Amino acid sequence: MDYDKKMAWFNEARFGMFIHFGLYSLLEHGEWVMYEERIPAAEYAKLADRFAPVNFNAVALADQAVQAGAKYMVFTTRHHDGFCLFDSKVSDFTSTKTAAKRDFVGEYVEAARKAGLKVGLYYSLLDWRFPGYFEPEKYPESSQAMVEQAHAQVRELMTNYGKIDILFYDGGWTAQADLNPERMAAFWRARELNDMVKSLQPGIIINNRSGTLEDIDTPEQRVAASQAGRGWESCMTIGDFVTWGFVRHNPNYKTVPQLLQHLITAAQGEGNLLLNVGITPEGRICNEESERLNAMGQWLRQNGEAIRGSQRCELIGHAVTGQVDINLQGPWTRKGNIGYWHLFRWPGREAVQILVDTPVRKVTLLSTGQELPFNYDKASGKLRIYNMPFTPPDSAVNVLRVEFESEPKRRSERDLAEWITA
Ligand code: JFZ
Repeated sequence: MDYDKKMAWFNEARFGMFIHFGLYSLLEHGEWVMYEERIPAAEYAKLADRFAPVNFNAVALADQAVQAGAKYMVFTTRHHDGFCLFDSKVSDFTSTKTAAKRDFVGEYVEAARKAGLKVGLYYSLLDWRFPGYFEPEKYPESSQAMVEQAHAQVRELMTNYGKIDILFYDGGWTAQADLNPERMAAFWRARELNDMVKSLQPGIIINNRSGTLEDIDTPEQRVAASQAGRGWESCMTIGDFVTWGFVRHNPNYKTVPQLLQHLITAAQGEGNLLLNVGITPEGRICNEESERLNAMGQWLRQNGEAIRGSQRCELIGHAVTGQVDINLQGPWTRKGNIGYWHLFRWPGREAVQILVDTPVRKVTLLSTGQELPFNYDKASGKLRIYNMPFTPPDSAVNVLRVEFESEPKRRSERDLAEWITA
């Protein structure tokens, strides 16, 4: 399938909700607890006997994603601990064959589709229960059995749940956290694996974590744009410096302005934000995360035009490689001849954008439609917007919608010092 066609919905969406849920949720020490506390596989497996989150409600999760303004979700079908939230013929360590007796992946997929959301599945290639993951030379059979498990379970996920829109591989690094893509791809037989995936799910978007490039890059806990033309998605937790799986006491949740700034900075670079929720042992989203997601949804309902399908805009240095630019108020996104200036810090009555090389037709406050007077000085390239409300209409981020006569271009400075005596 044509890449741009395949990526169209993803680039329009700009925002997804990541869901980490599994046996580790019961211990509230994060999704790496089995390894970080060296819990032997047999002891860890006993958690499955008491994993029956009666309040897990996939419809409620999908509704939360919709309220947040997310257009897709990605759900952990199996994390590094090896416990499957789906039925598998190649493993008994699943939620269908233990206390829960539920196919959480099936419930998730159905709820996501009913809510009009695109469906993403997270799958960890590695499985800590296999000694061959840690010591492949010492336990070669175990190492290969783990690869075979991955191929078989990815096939099950691509076969048994209808149309899947995103496959989020994880845990592709090989022993001793070797992140070399060629070695990863060789170890997991990634080309063979992804050929199978694409044969079963022709339009699916696959990330780069099995070792082959596939469709999107996946910067983690940071927003870092890929080169123009390549899709990318920054995955991030709402709490700072914590795990992706639920922890109860986190003193440091990102604020709504910070979360919006990450979303907007991703959109500025033509990328997406995949924002995570760690599901509680009871099967719910904690209030701290839900409140922030709802506030983001409120902002997106008023300003989503600036984010959905956003394109890079030259009016900020980052979009033009090699130029350093400090835009004191905030980044621009673009759609055709319309620029969207995201004021991260409200400048008061007047805002000034320098190095504008394209005449301006009209300026409005996106959230209210209020038209604002402006002066564009072609000679200096300065756009001055004035008579703005003294206090910021939105307490987090405000967007100025600037209509240009053509695609907004940045003026290059022939002599970097010429402004001093202009
Ligand atoms: C991985 C998982 O280990 C983590 O539990 C979570 O699911 C996250 C979304 O993905 O985290 C990573 C992935 C890659 C690296 C480090 C942590 N890496 O490349 O260094």
